[in-house]
Amino acid sequence: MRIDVVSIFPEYLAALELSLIGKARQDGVLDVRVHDLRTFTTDRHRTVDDTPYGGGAGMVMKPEPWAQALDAVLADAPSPDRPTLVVPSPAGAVFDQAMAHDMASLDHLVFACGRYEGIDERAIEWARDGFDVRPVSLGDYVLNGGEVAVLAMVEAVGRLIPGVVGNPESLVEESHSDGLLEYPVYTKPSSWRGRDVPEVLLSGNHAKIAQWRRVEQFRRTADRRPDLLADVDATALTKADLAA
Ligand code: 6GU
Repeated sequence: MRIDVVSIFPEYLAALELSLIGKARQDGVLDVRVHDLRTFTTDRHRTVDDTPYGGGAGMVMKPEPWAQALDAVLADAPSPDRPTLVVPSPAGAVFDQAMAHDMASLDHLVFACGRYEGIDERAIEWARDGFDVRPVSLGDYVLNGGEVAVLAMVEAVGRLIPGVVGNPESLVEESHSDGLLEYPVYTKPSSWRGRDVPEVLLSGNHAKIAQWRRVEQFRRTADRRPDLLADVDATALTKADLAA
């Protein structure tokens, strides 16, 4: 998978050289390229922003550097297919695990990190000619720019690409994989500071353990994220769960 990120703070994306994503890049599984938006300016001050028409606080990113940067990305695209352009914004659709899976199926993702009050809307409209444009938000709060959101999204998407997470089994039983939160986990010692690991987990009875974990998933989800339960298939709750 090819990922291009355009930002005025390319150093922010250095974290993508670490851990599993960094390893996947070294292994050639992920081809991540970070571009400095300012290299696509032409004035002496390398200006990327200006005051908003209509007034108001803050600055708006000028459209032309974005068009230059995105044209350069298109010119160097790995295939003639339209890449997906993710525009991180608190005004976007909320990113979730389903969206991560959807993005993981794509060959070429491009992230346009806005700063200040955002990017001139005409640049976003213009980009629709060459890209499948998707404004995406991490949630209902405001960040200063798209870089931190891109770190989160590239990690969430990248770990779904075969070969990025060493043991693919790790992806099967985790929070949100079945619409529920993950069950609690424990390791040695079995008794620690007066607290014991739930006995069923020491029983060796795999059917009972699976049932206990399922119940804990529902308990935890009902407690912390009751909103998720509305979307969970009722058949996910088995008779065995209810009896527990
Ligand atoms: Cl994707 N960008 C910014 N700037 N703020 C956000 C966000 C994204 N998601 C939540 N807040």
